[in-house]
Amino acid sequence: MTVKSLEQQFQERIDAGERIEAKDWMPEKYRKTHIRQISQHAHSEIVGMLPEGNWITRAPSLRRKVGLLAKVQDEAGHGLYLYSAAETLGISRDELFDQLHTGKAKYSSIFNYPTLSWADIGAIGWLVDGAAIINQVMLTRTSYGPYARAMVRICKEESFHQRQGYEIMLGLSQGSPEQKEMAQDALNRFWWPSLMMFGPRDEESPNTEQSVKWKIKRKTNDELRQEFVDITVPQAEILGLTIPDPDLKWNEERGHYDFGEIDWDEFWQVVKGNGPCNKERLGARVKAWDDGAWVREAAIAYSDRRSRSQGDEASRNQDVSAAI
Ligand code: FAQ
Repeated sequence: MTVKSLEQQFQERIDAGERIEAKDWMPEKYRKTHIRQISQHAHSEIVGMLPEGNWITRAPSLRRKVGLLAKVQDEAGHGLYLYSAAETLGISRDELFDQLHTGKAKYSSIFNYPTLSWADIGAIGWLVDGAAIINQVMLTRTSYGPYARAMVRICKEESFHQRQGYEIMLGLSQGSPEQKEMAQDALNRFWWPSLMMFGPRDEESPNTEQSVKWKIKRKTNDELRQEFVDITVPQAEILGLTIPDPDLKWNEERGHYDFGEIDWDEFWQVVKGNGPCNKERLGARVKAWDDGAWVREAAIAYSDRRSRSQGDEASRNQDVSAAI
């Protein structure tokens, strides 16, 4: 069968809504696009632990500390499911980490902003997890089976994360004037970077057209961004907080909120490594990798010893059966 007819059959399977599994034939570009997207997603979960980890020791109560600890651990779990999903496409975990540590692989721009106050933990849960859910609910129906299945559990956990963040914001916005101001300040700083999480505008997005065709993406960056704005504005109203966008306005005709222009120059600067915390974030991941070298070496030495002693036992058993 020619590659062309294989590609045609593949597209027919996608169009019919079939899931693609790891051992199925797939175009090389489909495989590469998935490795890129799944691994960037995994890196985002792992790097995303850092801004929140910054507040674990300073959470204002035991209840808040327990909630935050559980959330950060969940993000580590999400990273691991996603690395495993990427590995089904024939790339090793070591290669994936190497791409992150050498700056070849991207991760979400949002995690390159600092967490300056406790309210930022509320804003991250509310806005960042809120944005992540909108994108990821779509991904539970993505065409690649291992990715879609990983997203189901991730979405359930992200939904808890979003609620714990919103509850922090609710507490602060109903608290003292200083607490409300802290919540407003966090919203001011995290609003625009949260909108940037959805990626460039559709006309500037080189990957969207093909990804929609292959049902990797079922909605475009702009469609998801609009969904996020429409869901989040009423939530800000309940909090009594003001979204920092003078152009934000309900558009009766469209049935959606209109909103102002994103600073795309800032977005690309952050994506290219020049955001406020890019160097610190990557530095922390590289240090964690280097500091963990002895654990990996010990695990490999243990596994070698175990397989050697199992080998010895197997040959002893062979000798015994030969003797019988
Ligand atoms: N940051 O053509 P497109 C979370 C890159 S998880 C950095 O539109 P695509 C959980 C893009 O990679 C958050 N780079 O690309 C959590 C591409 O570069 P490349 C992560 C970005 O793939 C919460 C180029 O720009 N979620 O938050 C960004 O079709 C709290 C052109 O863009 C996912 O990764 C960006 N924001 O659409 C954890 C979801 N946007 O590779 C801890 C899965 C775009 O061609 C605490 N990913 N770029 O050189 C996706 O859905 C897609 O990959 C998009 C981008 C929508 C992110």
